[in-house]
Amino acid sequence: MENCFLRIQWYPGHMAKAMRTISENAKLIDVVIEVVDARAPQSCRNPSFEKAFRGKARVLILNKKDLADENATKQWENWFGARGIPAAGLNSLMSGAGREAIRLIEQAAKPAVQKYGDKGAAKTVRVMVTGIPNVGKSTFINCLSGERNAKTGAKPAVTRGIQWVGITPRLELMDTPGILPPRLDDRAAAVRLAFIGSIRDDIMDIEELAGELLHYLSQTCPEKISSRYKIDPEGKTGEELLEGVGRARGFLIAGGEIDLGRAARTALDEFRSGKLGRISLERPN
Ligand SMILES: Nc1nc2c(ncn2[C@@H]2O[C@H](COP(=O)(O)OP(=O)(O)O)[C@@H](O)[C@H]2O)c(=O)[nH]1
Ligand SMILES: [Mg+2]
Repeated sequence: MENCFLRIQWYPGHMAKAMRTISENAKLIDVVIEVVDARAPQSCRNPSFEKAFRGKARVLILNKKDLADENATKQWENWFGARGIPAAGLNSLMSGAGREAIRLIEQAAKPAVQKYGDKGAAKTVRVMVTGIPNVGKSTFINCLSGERNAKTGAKPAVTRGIQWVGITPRLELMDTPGILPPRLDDRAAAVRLAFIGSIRDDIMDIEELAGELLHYLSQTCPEKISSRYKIDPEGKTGEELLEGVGRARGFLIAGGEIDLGRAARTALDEFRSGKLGRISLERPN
């Protein structure tokens, strides 16, 4: 289990390129919207990029709140809020999410707009969406641009190869998200990112990963495992739990052996899509 993640790494060149792209784009924008997965907000953040965003207004979207524990998400909103980053839980797939997001952005941009207003100028607020893979950046951008005001004309403006989409008469959105590389220096964080699907499965041993997920769940919310897979998780190892899932689903291969690969994909899919219930992997400490 220990070397399950040793094969995961970002090439330094990739990291440097991501940093360059983010820094260049950061110059063009007023508000950085960071999308994280509400189930693991801390692990989704990449502190390496903080300096690129210094001085910008910030909004933190705790996305996929429908999959996270409601209380934990509330705690995260308060925790980030107390540290100067306005944060809000959101389900980007729900109608009305775009309007809620616009309200948050306008609030964050208020000081900048005010500064221009004092000089008699009207400020167009430009925003960029960032985040690590699979947290819902594209879905969020869609929900935001779905709310765009028809009167502004939806024509995207092309500046230096960047497309801006008018959301309201004074709010423009960069139409491509800034993809941040996930942090892999902290093993516990990397494991959570793998659980939520932010690290590509094909570079990991998914049977080990699913075993570790099932074991983690058996420690933190055993009832969710027992009710879905009809197994008693008490005292079982990850591998035994994985076998239990395969047996419960009748995933057998020739010779009556359990198809552990299929059991692993099932357990991971079901956790990621919320079929095991609303489960947060992190709470503020
Ligand atoms: N349940 C739920 N699923 C979401 C939400 N936002 C995005 N998703 C799903 O998460 C997956 C990744 O979303 P995507 O926008 O492609 O992520 P990106 O890689 O950050 O651009 C997709 O299957 C989306 O449908 C949300 O708020 N709730
Ligand atoms: Mg995307």
